[in-house]
Amino acid sequence: MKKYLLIFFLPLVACEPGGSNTVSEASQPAPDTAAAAVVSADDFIARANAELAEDNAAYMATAWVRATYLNEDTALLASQSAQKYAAWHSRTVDESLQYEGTEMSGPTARALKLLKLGTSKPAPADEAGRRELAEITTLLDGMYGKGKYCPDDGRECMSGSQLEELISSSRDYDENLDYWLGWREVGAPMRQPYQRFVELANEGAAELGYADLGEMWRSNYDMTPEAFEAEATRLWSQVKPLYDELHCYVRAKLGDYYGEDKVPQNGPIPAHLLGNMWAQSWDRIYDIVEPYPDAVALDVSKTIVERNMSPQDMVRFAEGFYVSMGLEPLPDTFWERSQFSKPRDREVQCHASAWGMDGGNDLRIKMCIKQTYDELKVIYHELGHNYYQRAYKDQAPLFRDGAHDGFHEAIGDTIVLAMTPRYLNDVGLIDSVEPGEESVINDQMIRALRGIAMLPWARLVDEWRWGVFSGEISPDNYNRAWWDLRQRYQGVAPAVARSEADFDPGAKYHIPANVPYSRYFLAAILQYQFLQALCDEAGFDGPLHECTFYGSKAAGARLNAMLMAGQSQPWQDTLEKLTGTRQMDGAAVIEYFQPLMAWLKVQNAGRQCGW
Ligand code: X8Z
Ligand code: ZN
Repeated sequence: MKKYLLIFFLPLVACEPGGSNTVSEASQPAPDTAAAAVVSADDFIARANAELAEDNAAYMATAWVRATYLNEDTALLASQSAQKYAAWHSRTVDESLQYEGTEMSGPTARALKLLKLGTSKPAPADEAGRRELAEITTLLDGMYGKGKYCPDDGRECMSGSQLEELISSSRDYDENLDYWLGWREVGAPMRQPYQRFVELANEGAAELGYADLGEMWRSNYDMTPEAFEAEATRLWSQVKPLYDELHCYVRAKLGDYYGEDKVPQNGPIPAHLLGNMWAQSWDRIYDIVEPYPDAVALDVSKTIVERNMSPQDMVRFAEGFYVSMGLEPLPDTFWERSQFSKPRDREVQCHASAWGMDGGNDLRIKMCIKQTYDELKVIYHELGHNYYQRAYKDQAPLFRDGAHDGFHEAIGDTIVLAMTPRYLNDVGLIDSVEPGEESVINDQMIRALRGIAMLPWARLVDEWRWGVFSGEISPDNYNRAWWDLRQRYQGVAPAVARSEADFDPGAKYHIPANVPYSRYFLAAILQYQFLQALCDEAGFDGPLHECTFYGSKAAGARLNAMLMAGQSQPWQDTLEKLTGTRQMDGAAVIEYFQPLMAWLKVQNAGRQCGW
């Protein structure tokens, strides 16, 4: 069961009704001859799939109610549900060990492997440990969702979602620092429970045969964990030169805006000035760094506000893109059951997610949508998950997932890349398209602020966790190691001293919610390879950054074929079918941003870049 962005606290995807016949047949004791074991392994997997299918609806319903009503009662239910899944997972993986080394079909061997990897938080097999882990993870997730900054100067308390918007729109140095520090007060009390979480989940990972939880996460990519680590390093080195130029230019502009005393030109950028609570995407400070203010601005936020679009209006635009490619409209239940806005009367988990409740027909998003262009892009992102979930619904439950998790994250973002000025104009979100180099550079800048700024951040979040899980980063070093990585990769630093009394990683959703983050790094690369392939399929002939496949049924069919395969085969096979290559490759990123890279180099000439 997965929720994308998901939290996937229950790992196996969802379900179709029925399957009880299979359960009773497969419950017969396994014959112990090797020849019979071939049959038994298949039966065993059929049973595991049937059990997942059977239980998934209740797991998902509990998780949904928990995320949309954060209170003591749903905490209890969510923790019980997590324990039930964890007990099933431990028992089933344990039983599966009898098939190791026996002959079986390829799909069954793959399903066995995926079964073992079917959780991001493996529980210890003993009941007390399982219970403690479930309670801690429920607690941490709730602390984040309910988190508030309550200043002691009489101002009202502010939620995470409010603070995110405030820090994005304010251009006042001190005010932003206040929001930034305020939100981090929510992270500090997570330190102890997080430390205990690490111990328990590591125990669970060890029982499954992994050195630690980080190694288990890195084993989920159809290659060895060592090879995966090397891949991540290779991909980062391909795109780093572009990030370095962007950093240099943005730092200079921030220096002009806030003063070089506030933004020194030879060091890291203060982390609270980039228009985002985590400095992970910088598109909200486009106004400060806009290359050509006189060229037509793609101010989609203005249109959204002027027309006072409802969240549903915004979601309709996103759905329209997918439908233009020949994919089915979203079901009525999507519109009836999704959470589009932050409810006024209760606490919810606002961090955006997309849900395939029952294996693919009951699709939902859970967001607290605001009237901005970046929220519109998040909606397109979330629908990518929903279209994936629906496309793979006919796969067996153990294969209902992305080819790897980066694929799942990349689908909606590929569509965002195809939201070219021409597309925005066609659908009436902007009034005109201005041809010419200046508009191209403006457009590339806003995209780089989102997609290129993301790369070092998305690389370091899990590098920190890998270190924490392996013990290389000890609890008395949690915060320092976090800031060392942030400075090294992103070139950002806190404007005021931080200490081990703080726990700044906890102020980022995916840490308390325990969602692995390498997926976003991979997605930030893969989406340009997907764009290339779909543009070819759409018959586009021109520079990659000008391509849209809006309205291309051929591109839609090609995309959907990939989505339908789910996780049924190694991702390399899936990638090859779509793109002709078996490797993730940053070359498409570099090709896409070639105009901006050339422009940045000219702008940065004579500047001392680096930190
Ligand atoms: O968590 C998300 C999505 C849901 S999968 C809203 N993202 C990451 C984040 O917000 O940190 C998308 C970009 C990276
Ligand atoms: Zn996502």
